Amino acid sequence: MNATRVTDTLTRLVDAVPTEDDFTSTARSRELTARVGTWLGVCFLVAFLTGVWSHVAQLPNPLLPLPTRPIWLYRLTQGLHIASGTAAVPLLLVKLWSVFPQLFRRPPAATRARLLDGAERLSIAVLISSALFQLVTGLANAAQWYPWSFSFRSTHFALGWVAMGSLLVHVAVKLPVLRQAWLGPEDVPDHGEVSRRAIMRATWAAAGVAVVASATSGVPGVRRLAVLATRTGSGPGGIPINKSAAAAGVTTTAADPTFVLTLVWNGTERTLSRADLESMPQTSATLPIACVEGWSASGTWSGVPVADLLRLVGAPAGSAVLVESLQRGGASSRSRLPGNVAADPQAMLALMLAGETLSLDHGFPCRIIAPNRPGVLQTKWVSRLEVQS
Ligand SMILES: Nc1nc2c(c(=O)[nH]1)N[C@H]1C(S)=C(S)[C@@H](COP(=O)(O)O)O[C@H]1N2
Ligand SMILES: [Mo]
Repeated sequence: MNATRVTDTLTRLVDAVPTEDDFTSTARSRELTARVGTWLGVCFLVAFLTGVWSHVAQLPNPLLPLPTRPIWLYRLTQGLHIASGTAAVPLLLVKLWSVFPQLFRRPPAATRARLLDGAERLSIAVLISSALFQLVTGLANAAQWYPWSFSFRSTHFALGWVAMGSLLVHVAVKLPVLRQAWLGPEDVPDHGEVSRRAIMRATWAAAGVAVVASATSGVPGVRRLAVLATRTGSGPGGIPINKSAAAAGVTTTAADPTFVLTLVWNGTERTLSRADLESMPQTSATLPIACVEGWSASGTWSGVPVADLLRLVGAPAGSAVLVESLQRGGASSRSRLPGNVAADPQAMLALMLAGETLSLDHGFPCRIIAPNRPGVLQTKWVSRLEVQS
């Protein structure tokens, strides 16, 4: 190929790239973009706030431990996190479709305008990629599918800030368009080939179906509608099983009749068998497991209050407690009860669920159940409680 033919081919290729004006659908409009964008922004804000809350709740040693009441608060915020994230998927797709032609806008000729245009495109690229990253990793997390090696929680948390920061920049730049779309007279009359209202209605319907099909997995009574949710209400006592005893590698140790729980305080140790635990005064409470992976379920648990175990070894009330599982390794094999949780009368080492002996998969011989905390901290197959001084 000689030089002229190369230039010819290149020119033809560039000419083949559509320009913004080649997209002639009257279904797109600035109003539609701005309105869908506003709702998408609301979903992102809700997901961000509930996400930060959940992140703080899961820190091993939070500066501000979550209150233990109301017992359902974390369940509610986590439900909102999943619902807003799920609703954002169809909203984001419609939004991207509505602005897609602008991707082919030719950059302006003047240098200054070109730089500004470049800066805006860059900020939007950051916003779109972080938003897509959040929705894709969030959906994968809810499906308990981890096709990556990074830590989900810290990465999802960090990118949440990136998405929120670039969203703020975007909203600031688009404020005049937003104001016009919501408050001003219509700048494009609503009679495209598909009306704006019809697109909005279809978007809402899609968001509604997405939420019902996934996020209702935490709503008692309508759980069966959550056809897309990976965890349903099945499992002993109506509580799903997150990780089975077999998967955690504890089938033998947890079923061992010589099992003892070790209590440690101030250098002294005390061991208790399951029979010892059963002979202590029992408490009962109806408390949810609210999994960060997007499901929740309530059960009636009974067992020994953690506060009584502290008293048994003479530890001061309100001390924090380190919880260790029979499970070896794995991020969920240990947790920490902050002082306010350990002192709560409903925080217990559960021995029973729904009036029956805890099943091996639900954490037999004993597990932590405490009010208003992420499910991942409700450690199963507990073998050791170490009171912290
Ligand atoms: N030892 C141990 N405890 C654990 C887990 C685990 O993997 N190992 N999973 C946690 C998570 S993520 C949740 S949501 C709850 C689920 O409890 P369930 O399986 O009884 O429903 O247990 C928690 N306790
Ligand atoms: Mo979980």
